[in-house]
Amino acid sequence: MIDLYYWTTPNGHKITIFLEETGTPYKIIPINIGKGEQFKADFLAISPNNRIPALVDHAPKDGGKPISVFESGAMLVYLAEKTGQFLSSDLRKRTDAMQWLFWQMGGLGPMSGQNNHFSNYAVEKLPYAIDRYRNEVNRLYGVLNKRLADREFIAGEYSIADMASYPWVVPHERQGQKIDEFPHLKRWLDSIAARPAVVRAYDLAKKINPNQGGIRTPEERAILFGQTASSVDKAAGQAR
Ligand SMILES: N[C@@H](CCC(=O)N[C@@H](CS)C(=O)NCC(=O)O)C(=O)O
Repeated sequence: MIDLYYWTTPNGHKITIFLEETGTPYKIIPINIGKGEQFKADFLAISPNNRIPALVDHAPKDGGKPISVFESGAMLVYLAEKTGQFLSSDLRKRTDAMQWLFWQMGGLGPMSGQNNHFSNYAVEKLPYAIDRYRNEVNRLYGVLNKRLADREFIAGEYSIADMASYPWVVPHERQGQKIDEFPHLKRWLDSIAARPAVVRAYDLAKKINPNQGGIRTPEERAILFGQTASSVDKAAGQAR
């Protein structure tokens, strides 16, 4: 049984997609990041970066004590290795999937996050920051669109590289992008959206957090934005 520490965001969806695709038994432990639950001591013990998602595997492959993993990319690799699914053991195919997984983790995810922040959340509308990140996401969508021009999925076969990128392309409108300008990306997006496991993963998110649609209240903003080392220490002290 996997304990999944989860909230209903793109990085969270990556893992529920994987678990649903493989039928791996899991228990959701909701971490409402708008309420500051990411600062609780038992969560920080497994996710010291105070970010979801994270997991604890109570039955690791080596038969030893439970293993905890944070960072969605590391979690996808861990789960792929545990189940033997969605990451080829062939050297070339594996390397291909891994480079695109890291591309998502280092590029598409962080840039989309900043784009969302400056376009949708920042009170002060800074044209330079808005343009910089919207353009960068546009460039990255273009890279993925080209990659998908001559193959069905990012690394040929459906893999953890697709599961990592998909949740960051779903909100293309919020990202200020016109999906019709990226026809191969659109085809890929539609085909993944139709997968029953993906439908289940997103339905689950709606059940856990019916108030989808981002950060709304001043309390949520205060918790999530402008975190520093000392504000995190203070929040962790209060959440104990
Ligand atoms: N690189 C991390 C990013 C995780 C991340 O940014 N999680 C956000 C939600 S999508 C979070 O937990 N935010 C809580 C906070 O900012 O305190 C991963 O891929 O797991």
